[in-house]
Amino acid sequence: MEKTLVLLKPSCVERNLIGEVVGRIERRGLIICGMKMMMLDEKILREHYAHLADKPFFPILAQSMMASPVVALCLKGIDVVNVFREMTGVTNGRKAQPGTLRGDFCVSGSLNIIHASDSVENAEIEINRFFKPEEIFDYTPANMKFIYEVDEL
Ligand code: FUP
Repeated sequence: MEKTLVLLKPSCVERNLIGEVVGRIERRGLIICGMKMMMLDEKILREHYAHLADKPFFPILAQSMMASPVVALCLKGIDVVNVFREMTGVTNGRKAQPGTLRGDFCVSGSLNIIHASDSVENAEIEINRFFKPEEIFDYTPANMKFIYEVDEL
């Protein structure tokens, strides 16, 4: 089943929103198969945000990502990359639709509480960047038959 990488950024952790976000993930029926708190450093941020490393806002972005620990999550589900990107909302919190995590919990273009992988290919790279193989638990929850119909699995 597909997996995605989620980071609850310092703007989520410091604002006591971990439970809100994790609660929505659980209530939606997405499966948490990895979860840990960690401090990021410049090295991992230069890799993770390589597509933004030459932007003028990169130093501010990197500082904000190192302001406190983050919570890294690996989620599992059918089409979970897209399902969770839709739940996350667009990058700028002021433009994100109400009902999305960014649209409900932030109003900043950069302190936007969440990172979510944007493709299946990047999800695999990012999961390997933030988790060791033994930190991913590929279990099947007991309530699985009430989350997906048999012909979806
Ligand atoms: P997203 O996939 O929505 O997280 O967006 P990006 O990968 O394009 O951007 C990563 C992070 O860079 C955003 F979460 C916030 C920050 N950013 C800015 O601060 N200013 C910008 O103009 C664009 C992105």
